[in-house]
This record gives sequence, C-alpha cells and structure tokens, in this order.
Amino acid sequence: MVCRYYLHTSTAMQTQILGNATSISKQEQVLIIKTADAEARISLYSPGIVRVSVTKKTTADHSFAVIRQPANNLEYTENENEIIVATEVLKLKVIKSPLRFSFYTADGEVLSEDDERFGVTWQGDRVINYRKLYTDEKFIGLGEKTGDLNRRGCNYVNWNTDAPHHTPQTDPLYETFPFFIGLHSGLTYGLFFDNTHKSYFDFGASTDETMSWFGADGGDMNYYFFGAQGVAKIITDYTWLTGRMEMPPLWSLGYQQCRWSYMSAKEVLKIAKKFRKKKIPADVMYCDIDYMDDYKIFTWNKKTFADPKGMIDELKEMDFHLVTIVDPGIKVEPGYPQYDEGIANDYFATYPNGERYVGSVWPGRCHFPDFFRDDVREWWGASFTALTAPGVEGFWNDMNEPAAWGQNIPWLVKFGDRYMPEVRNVYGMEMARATYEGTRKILDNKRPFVLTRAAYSGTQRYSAVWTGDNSANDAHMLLGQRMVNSLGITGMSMVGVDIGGFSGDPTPELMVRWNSLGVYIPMFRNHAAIDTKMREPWVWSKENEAIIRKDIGQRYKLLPYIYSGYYQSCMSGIPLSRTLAIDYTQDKNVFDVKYQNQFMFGDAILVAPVESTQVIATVYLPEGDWYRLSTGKYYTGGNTIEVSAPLTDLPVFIKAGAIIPMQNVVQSTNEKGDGVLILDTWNGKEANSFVYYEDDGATYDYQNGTYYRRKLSFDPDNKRISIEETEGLFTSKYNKIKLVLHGFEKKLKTVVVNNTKVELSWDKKSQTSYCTFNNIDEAIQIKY
Ligand code: MIG
Repeated sequence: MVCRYYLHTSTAMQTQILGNATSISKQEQVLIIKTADAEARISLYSPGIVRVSVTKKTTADHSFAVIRQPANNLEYTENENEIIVATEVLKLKVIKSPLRFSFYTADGEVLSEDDERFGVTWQGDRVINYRKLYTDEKFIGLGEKTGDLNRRGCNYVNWNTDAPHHTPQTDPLYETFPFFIGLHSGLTYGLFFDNTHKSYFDFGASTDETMSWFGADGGDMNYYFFGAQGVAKIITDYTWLTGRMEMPPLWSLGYQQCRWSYMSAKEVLKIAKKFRKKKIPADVMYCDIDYMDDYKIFTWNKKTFADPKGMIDELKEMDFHLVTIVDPGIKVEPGYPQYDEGIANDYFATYPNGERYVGSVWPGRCHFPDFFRDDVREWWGASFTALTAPGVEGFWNDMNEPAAWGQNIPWLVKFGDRYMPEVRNVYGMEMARATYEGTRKILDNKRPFVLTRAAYSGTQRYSAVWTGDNSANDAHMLLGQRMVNSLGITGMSMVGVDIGGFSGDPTPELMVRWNSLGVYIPMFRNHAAIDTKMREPWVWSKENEAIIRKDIGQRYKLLPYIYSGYYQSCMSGIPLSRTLAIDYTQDKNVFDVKYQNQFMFGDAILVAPVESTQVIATVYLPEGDWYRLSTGKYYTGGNTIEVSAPLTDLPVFIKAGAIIPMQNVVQSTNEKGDGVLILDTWNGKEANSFVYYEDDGATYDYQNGTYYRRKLSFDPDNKRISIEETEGLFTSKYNKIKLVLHGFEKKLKTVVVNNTKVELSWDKKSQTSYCTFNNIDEAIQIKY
C-alpha cells in the first residue's frame, strides 16, 4: 500500500507512507525488505543495538558518527505476517503489511513501536517516523538543547547555528545530537537518528499526546535502536557505537581563564602572574581572536604578540598552558599562505558552478575549507605548526556552525559533492576532527586539547565542547548545567559553559556562585565577551576573592577523583556530570522542574545548583544516605530537605559508602604537591567501590599500559576498606595514602591494617579519624 495523498492543488507535496513488504532477503549481514517504492535494511550491531534504515534510493552508506560495523550473526524468523529479529537483549518485530517496526525487551515488553497508521513517511524529500507515545513516557537527551530535562511535550530542531544572545528557550543552538532515551513503564530504550540534514524531534508536543515523531529534510530514515535496560547501559552502548573520548590532558581539567580578548602578550602574562601572586590555582590562559594578525588564522599579531614563543615560555615557567582560538574562515588575501595554498589546491567550498563561496566574518571576506576531504583536513591539521612551534597546546575551534555574518550560508554552497543542507550539522565536527588529528600528529605523543562550539554525534572522539554565548544571569547558569548534563547523555563528558556568562556583567554574587558550581563543571572555564567588565577572580572584592580562591582550590583537591571520572568516560562513556535521570531513572522527583538541575558529579557527589539570589535551597536527595560535604551532616535520602546555601557553601552531598580520592591544594596541575593521596571514606550501610586511575596526564602512553589503577572498596558488612592491588606500569605521583574516615564511630581509635593494629588520629575540626600509609604499592586492607 503506497498512499499518495494529492491535495487540492497540483503543486502539493507528494506524501507517501511506507507500504507493504514485497520481498525479503538477506545480503551479507543485512536483512533487506523491499516495498514497491522503498527498501528497509535491518542490521544488528550488538545484542542491544539494531539499525533500521529505510530508503527510497540506493545511497552510499556513510556515517560521520558511527565507528562500528554490523555484527555477523543476524538471524531472523518469518511467518506470513511478521519477521522477528531477536537477541538476548531485545526483539524487533517487523510487521509486513504495511511495513512497521516494533521493539520489545527480550521478555516481550514493548519498548517502542511505529504508529501503525503512519510509521515511516515521506513528504517530498522529507522523511519522518511517527511513533506511538505511551501515557507515562518521558524523553531525555538531544545534547545541547534548552528546555527541561524531560523533553516530553516539546519539539526541537537540529540546525547548527551561531546563536549569540540566545535565551533559555532558543532552539536550535550550535550542536546536533539526534539521540534520545525514552523512559516508560519502568523500561528504557534509546534511539539515534543518524541523519545530518536539518532534523526535527517532537515528543508529543502537537499530536494530542498520541505520537512522538522525528524526521529530517533529506536523507534516509536511518536509526539505531538501543534496547538495553538502564540509562547508563544505553549510554555505554551509544558511545560504543559512536566512540568515546580519550584521556584529556590533566592541565585542561584545572581552572581556565579566558576573555575576548587579552589584547597583548603583556596582558596575558600580567593576568597569569597575578594568579600566582594571589595564590589562586589555575592552569590555562587563552588567546581569543585578537592575538591574530587581522584575524588571519595561523598568524600572530606582530605588534601585540611580537614574540609568541617568549610569551609561552614565560607562561610555562609559571606552569600555565596556552589555548588559542581558530575559526574556519580563511581571509581572501593573496600572499597569506593559507589562502594561497587553499586556492592552489582547491580546498575551499564552492557554488555549483565551481565559483568559490565568499562569506564575511571576522577577517572580512573569507573562503571556507572543505573539511570533508582527507587532504583538506591534513592541510588544516599541518597548519597548526604556526601555533604549536611557539608552544600552544590547546586549540579552540569557534564559528564552525559555520557562522558568517548574516548567519545564513546559502544552501547552494558545496563541499565536495555534498551541499550545505546535508553537511551543515557536521561541519564543526569535521573541523574539530581535522584540528585533533593534525595537532595530535604534530604534538607527537602529547595529548592536544581541542575545544569546539559546533558538534555532531561522535564529536567526543576529538574534542571537548562548550555551550556558546550564554548570558550573565541565573537562568543561564541553571540552563547551562542542564545542557552540560544533557550533553553527558549524548556522549560528551568534557563540557564547559562560560562561567559568569558570556554576554553582560554578572553581579558579584552570580560570579561567586557560578564559580562555585564551576568546580563541578567538567571543563572549568571563566570567559566573557569583549564589551564586558574584567572577570578575573580578584576584581570583585576581598571577601569574594577569598571564596573564589577556596572554591578553585576545591577543584584542585578533587582532581584525583575527577581524573578517575574521566577514565570512566573513556572506558564506558558514562559522563562526569550526570543528570540524576541516569542513576535514579525510576524516581519521578528527579524530573521535577524544581530538582531537574541537580546532578551527580562522578559516582558519588551530588550537586544542587542554587541561584545567586537564594541563601536557602530546597534539595531533593534520592534514595540512599548522604552527607553534606561542608558540614559532614548526615541525611536520609528519598527526601526533600531545606538547607542553607550562602555564597560560601553550594549544597554538595556525598553518597554514603563513597571513597573519594583527593589531594591537598596545589597551584597548578604541574605542581608536585606533598605526595599525599587522600582517601575520604564516608561510612554507609551499603557496599561500594571506586576505580582509582592515574597516568602521566600528558601522553598516550596510558594506551600501552602505562597507567596506575586500583580498586578502592568499602564493605560495611565485613567492616572492611580495601585499597586493592595496583594494576599497570605507571608509578603513582603520590607516595603516601591518608585514609580519612567520615561518619564512623567517634570511639574508633584503632584499625587493623594488613593484620597489624594501627592507631588513628582524630581531627577535631572535621570530626574525622585518619591514618597514613607509606607502603602504598601493596594492597592495603583496613578492618575497622
Ligand atoms: O563573533 O572569538 O562563542 O566564545 O569569545 C563572536 C570571539 C566570535 C564567539 C564565541 C566566543 C568568542 C567570540 N566568538
């Protein structure tokens, strides 16, 4: 059945609904089901991942996001009406007439299914999938989107856009992550619509609550369905399919100071020196666009940055790393090497007649590299020597939606054989890829730090992201946190927001509060627009400076825990900042707009963002037991609590049973410190464990076994804390372990360590007992 509804005018858009199966065959690992007008291809990637691709044309199968191939064990059974593909995780039932797809758990509970009337449809080149909506269904995901955690009742567009002055409602923004997770009936499923055209998601916004739908302006109805039970498992499967991040350079996890712009080498150095003088820990300085000569990428301004190497050497002396910005637009100017090379080799985007596209942006008239070509990416990557030679180690990719003045590059612009409508959403990712691959090559075995504004699913393999030009107000602070948490669902763990707000001037209260939240933002960067007041930690007041110093210090204390958290992202895709919907999916309070900004930072730290105007906060603690970090006060979870939340004390809670590796404060990640790894252990009723991870923080040697890893476990039933065997070839930079016991009996005066009695000391101020071990390379078992 192919329905063609011709409307009353002859120019009406042709509308088609996927019809009946006419033939079924298996070619290699793909099940092919034909209808009169289309073809559905079904393949299995892993027991939890099935791909369905419905197409009307034979297109080359290409994905920017997916890095895996189908598994080779696709089997199906068939009867008159249905085809069944079943694995130990899920079941796909294909109804033949008309062709519809329904997904179930292995036990036959329905996860998600086509709307039986419409299923897959086309209207002209537009392809849409209508799906049944369940009464209690919630939706999370889509990465960098405004709005609430639960996206039910809302609709979104993916069309990478430079969106300065966006509001907490603006859509679309800079990035496209067409992946969501559906939750209903106590079940979970995921769906990744791998289509780079302008795309649309409607989670029951306008269907009288009967359907959800998604689609795109072109391309195929090409999606991957994830049937694992548990949000974390689905994220693990999604990042298995699209890739995971690599260990970031440790320095990039320290405090980062940015501004549009520090206008000269002198100013950059002055700011860096001030951090050291004021003993405010920091690791990174940035050069925004004004370091360049006339905004020409890969150049330095000869007057204001006359000696880049001299500047960077001085920064390095002070243990600072430098990140510089690059935009994609190459200035049209004969004599400028990147322009000449680009022209000579035809590296730039064109109109269909071969004329090079010109768009205006910071440098004036520009051409845009075709990052979809291998040779262009290589050329771009190699150009970074202009920055790496003097010592730049971080590469900030901006304006890659791509942006040009007017914000509307014509759809006729062509990158190789693809036009703008197909590639816009993935241009930024390919620029970040070129930057990553090039700088990785140049820096040899050293990890580059890449940061990009535009992205598509899979960008986590190359780059960190930040959420673009936010504003200096509380609503943006809270929205930013939701976006960070949402990006975590779509595989982006290393995410930042402009702390303080890019546009406008924050009040001192907002700056202090946002900075205290920044401790728990995966990438901790203070950034501001050109027309704003200075933003550095010391411009507020003596008291505020002291709070900011202490909070940044807290970030540095937490680095052993944070670094281990990133290791988890590398291994399993689980993000550092996690919406509570990951660990507490079935608890409906976590979706309540009052609590939706709360998140877990790593396995064991719950953070409740609070507006800068509030000094008391209502916090929802999910099931389990919790301690407030600042006071050690114990709370029973499954409750809403009211807590004080002055600017000096953001509500942060530790999950009972947690072991949190920390260190004493250092001024930068380069500082050796006192060699003491602190294991803060918080008593609880339930057993718990944590994988502690360390490596050299700078190279790829960890990929060949040069890391230091050990499991830390807490076992209250046997009254035991274990620091298990070390694994890997790296020698820890710590030579002592200090075990700190929170919430244990006060009378606890001794513990038995590897069968020997050890006296504990008592710290009155924090009400904790502690002891220190020097034999840290042995497995240590502590009985209390
Ligand atoms: O047209 O490089 O989002 O972080 O400071 C503005 C200047 C260009 C936009 C980025 C912002 C950056 C600014 N850029």
